[in-house]
Amino acid sequence: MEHYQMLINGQWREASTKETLPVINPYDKQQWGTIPQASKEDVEETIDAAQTAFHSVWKHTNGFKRANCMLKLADLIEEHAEELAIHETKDNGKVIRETKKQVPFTARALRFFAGYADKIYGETIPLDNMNLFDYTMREPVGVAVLITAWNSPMQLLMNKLAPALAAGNCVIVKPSEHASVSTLLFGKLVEQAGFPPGVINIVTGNGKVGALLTSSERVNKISFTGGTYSGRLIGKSAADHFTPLTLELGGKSPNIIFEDADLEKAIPGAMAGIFASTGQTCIAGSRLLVHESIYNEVAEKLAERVRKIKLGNPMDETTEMGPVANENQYLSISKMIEDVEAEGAKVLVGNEGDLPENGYFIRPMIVINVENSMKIAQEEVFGPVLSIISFKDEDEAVRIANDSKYGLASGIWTSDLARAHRVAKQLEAGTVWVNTYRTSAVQAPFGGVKQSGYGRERGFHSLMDYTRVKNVMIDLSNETRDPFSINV
Ligand code: TXE
Repeated sequence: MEHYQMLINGQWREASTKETLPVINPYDKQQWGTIPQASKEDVEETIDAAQTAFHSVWKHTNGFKRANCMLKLADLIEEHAEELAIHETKDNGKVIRETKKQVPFTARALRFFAGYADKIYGETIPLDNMNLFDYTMREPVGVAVLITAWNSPMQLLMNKLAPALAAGNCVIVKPSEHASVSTLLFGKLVEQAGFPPGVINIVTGNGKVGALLTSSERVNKISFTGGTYSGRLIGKSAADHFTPLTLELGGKSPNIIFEDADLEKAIPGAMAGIFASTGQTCIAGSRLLVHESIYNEVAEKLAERVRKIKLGNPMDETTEMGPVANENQYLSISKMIEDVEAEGAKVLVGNEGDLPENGYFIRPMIVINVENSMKIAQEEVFGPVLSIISFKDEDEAVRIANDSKYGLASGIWTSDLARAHRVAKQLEAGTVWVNTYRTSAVQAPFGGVKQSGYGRERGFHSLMDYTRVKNVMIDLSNETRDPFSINV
């Protein structure tokens, strides 16, 4: 049994109440560790520490020095990548062939944003009145609370942490109670990278800990990745103090295959969209929209490949799909698919075949004859369940794609360049992939519209979300002004 502690003000600590939560491997359902369940006092103390570190040290640390700490941290992540990946897989069941790639990718994000740390500056702005000199400054917001989900803990963390640090903020990280271990191990590297105490803090525990953090008046920015339900609660509590918020929530993303698509590429693309990571990704291309002329062909080709998916131990490099991440996930997905045929859809693959014995395994499922109005096409399953919907023409494809309360990602498969641009322009989504899907880049902004959230992660845009603009206006003249009239 391994016990982990929290990082508060540079010190490794138990919860003040000594309360803990279990760490469970979803592959064998065995508990292998514990993490602290932070108390209200712990949360308050962490906010104190982060505020003090910000005002006494970090806001006086220049961008070059901040970048050096970030670069050192990136080196350390690469040195410890295997250990981090193994622990993440043991914690959330994500296949090792993915965690081993995701962890080094977080080092890339740190390096990308470290490059910005000493290049954040304002503008001088020419005004109508040429006796006025006007300029802006971009300042850090202060203390940012970064709340992450369990599906990709290290990657979700770095989407937030790297721009927050580069912009000069102190942070309080709250990983999901279902997968905190890789984040806590990462905390050990923070110390070695030379960050002053209190600049990066990690508190663990359930949603109550998250709620204490997000309702605090002394928090200056919140960035949250998780479910739409929790996102809505956070939005409401942030509104009490007008705390700026970035929300990266769920999705029901359309992946559209036109009749002129290269199916050699589109079939693996559709697979990656929904079966990678056991379907537990916010960007899952869970609605596959297929032109009616190739509907049966696409469904059959997908079915053939899906029947061969290798389910098993996520620690085995050859495994393609591991278990879902925890018991809640298992129960919620199972409930969503139990009456999947009730509205007239048909399960093409997913009801037969053996499953590995112990873990939280769900069979990959393809559902055909789906109408977009059906529950299975409207609600996020967050599991390996693909709904295939038929369309007649481009207009109908766009209409169906946009007929969703979500708007996170989308995909277009076509060999017609004009159509690709035309459809990309019309899709209501934060990301449009063309002839690819689930492809990541630290430079490209990522985020949602509608109930998928707001604000952007990655890229220059996310850096801006961790700064605020101050305008400074100076009167260069010797004139006195009329106090009872507007001065322009
Ligand atoms: O997420 P939660 P859960 C979706 C997916 C999944 C569902 C529930 O559909 O089935 O959400 O998953 C913290 N104030 N996504 O319950 O509750 C919590 O402790 C502040 C999509 O695991 O949203 C954790 O750290 N914080 C998603 C984090 O929020 C609160 C990835 C996420 O937990 C809080 C995961 C509160 N009131 C699930 N309540 C994606 N966008 O990729 C909880 N938390």
